[in-house]
Amino acid sequence: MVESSVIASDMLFVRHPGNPMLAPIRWPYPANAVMNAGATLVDGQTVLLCRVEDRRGISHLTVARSSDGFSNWVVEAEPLMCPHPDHPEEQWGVEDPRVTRIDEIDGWAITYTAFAPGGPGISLATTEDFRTVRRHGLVRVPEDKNGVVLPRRVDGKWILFHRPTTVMGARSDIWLSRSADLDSWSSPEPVLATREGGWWDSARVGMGPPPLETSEGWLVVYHGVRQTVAGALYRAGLALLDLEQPAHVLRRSPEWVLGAQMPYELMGDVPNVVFPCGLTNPDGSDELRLYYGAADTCIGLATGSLSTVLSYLLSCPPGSGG
Ligand code: BMA
Repeated sequence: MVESSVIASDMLFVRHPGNPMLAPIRWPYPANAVMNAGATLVDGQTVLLCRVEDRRGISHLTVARSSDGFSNWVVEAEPLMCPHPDHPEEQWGVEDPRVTRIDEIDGWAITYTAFAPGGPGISLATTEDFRTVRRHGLVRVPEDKNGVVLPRRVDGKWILFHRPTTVMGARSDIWLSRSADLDSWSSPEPVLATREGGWWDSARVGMGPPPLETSEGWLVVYHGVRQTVAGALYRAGLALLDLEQPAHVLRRSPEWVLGAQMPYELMGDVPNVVFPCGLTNPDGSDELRLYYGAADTCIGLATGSLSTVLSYLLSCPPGSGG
């Protein structure tokens, strides 16, 4: 029982009745899994950049579009990004994209995990139309994951959140790096750490979708992992970061807000996984649409109210709490 929260954390996001939104069985070409999708709005349409794992185990990224964000998905017949022969860091696949709309470049940044024998690192690409991409290459060397860029500069610099595996693999926390040009990045600063012991986010944490700018701060959805004898449990929690000092955590939800419950989240290639990578907030609306990978097999949608989520976070204890 968490006394400080006036709003129940498990009521903030409601699963769409049409879930799973996208699944390998409805894919236009053979796929083992469709999961962990970045999301954005393009001229009112929802664009998901989906991680598709083929039947070798190698992932690529494919675009799916929908006018209302939950039905009549049209999936491109060809991937947008496959592992590229000129990029050996992508040899074993491109995974877990996050998509950030950046008005300053009149386009989008795509950050993704580039997986190769050297381990997983973070690569960045940009696009103006989701039909062609320009690769900027590796921006954080292995072992690093869960890269995501803020939609605007802070204090003249771009901000990349990421999750390096540090201190001989002992810690997996969220850090940030800064850049003047999206290509060269400063050394990392700590942002949000795992909580110890029995906490739901004690083993690893990683940034989910691009944080959303709100009047109260950057709204963060992150994933937290707890290790159990039966395997890892991946769930989603919330935080608020200071708008001008994004390494400063203003609030953090003690409880997770979305965890595996439904059959498509409990069963699949990796059971008990909810892994959000996409968040949209249609212009002028209070609606949050959270797209998440379920059990490393399909994609789910959960919706919430921005004002309620912010009220909930403001009722959480200040700081990055444990
Ligand atoms: C993480 C990433 C995700 C995956 C999750 C659960 O480390 O590899 O792609 O969804 O594990 O298996």
